[in-house]
Amino acid sequence: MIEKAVKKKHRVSSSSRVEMLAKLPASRLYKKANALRKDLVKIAVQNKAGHIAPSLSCVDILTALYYHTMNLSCDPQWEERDRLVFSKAHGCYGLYAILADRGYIRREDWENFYRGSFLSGCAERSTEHGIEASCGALGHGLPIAVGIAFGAKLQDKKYRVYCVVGDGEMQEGSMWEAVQFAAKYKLSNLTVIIDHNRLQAMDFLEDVLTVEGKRFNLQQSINCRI
Ligand SMILES: Cc1ncc(C[n+]2csc(CCOP(=O)(O)OP(=O)(O)O)c2C)c(N)n1
Ligand SMILES: [Mg+2]
Repeated sequence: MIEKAVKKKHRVSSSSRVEMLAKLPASRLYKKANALRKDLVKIAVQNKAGHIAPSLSCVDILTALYYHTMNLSCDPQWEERDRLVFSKAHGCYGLYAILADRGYIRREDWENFYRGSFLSGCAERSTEHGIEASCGALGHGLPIAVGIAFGAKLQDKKYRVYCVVGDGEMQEGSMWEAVQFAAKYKLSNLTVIIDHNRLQAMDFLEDVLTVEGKRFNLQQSINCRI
């Protein structure tokens, strides 16, 4: 049984009170991630959906973001929320399980995903349900996240932008253009997390096109921490 999110009042400014989603201590994230994995496998198998492995490989990352790191309120469209752009959108079942658990989507819609509910095989933009961007064609999410982060910086907004990408997805040219742009404009409000599961579609990355050698070069050329 997935633990219900605990909600608490949080003073954001002197004039407004926002109902924030509570965070879990790091020691409880492991148990939470396990419960989410069980939930997603049960529902994905029941609904005869594929892409279970890419969904499982990023549950720990998403659990840390949604229950520990990101500032989120009960209102998924709260202006000051941290944004997650889920670029490897084919692996979105863990995201759905979390959005249902956090109360952004109805449990019923999650249970019926892939067979009639508005939730499809790849996450599609629906800010009222906490989904910031439509992705699925690899190479799109990071450019979108960079745009959001750039806009936030121009407007002096305080929220952060997180982007979860696949390691195979990093082969896309658009990802590298986005990285260069982020470095040029010093987007310190952007965190990119690569789900380094060493797999892409039907093979291992190292047997297709590895990005391993690029890690050091990237660090040197754009002066970022990897
Ligand atoms: C532009 C584009 N090319 C190909 C695909 C087909 N495709 C879907 S998932 C996938 C593998 C992605 O690998 P990775 O980014 O490592 O994600 P993982 O499945 O390992 O989580 C591919 C090639 C796609 N969705 N978009
Ligand atoms: Mg991969």
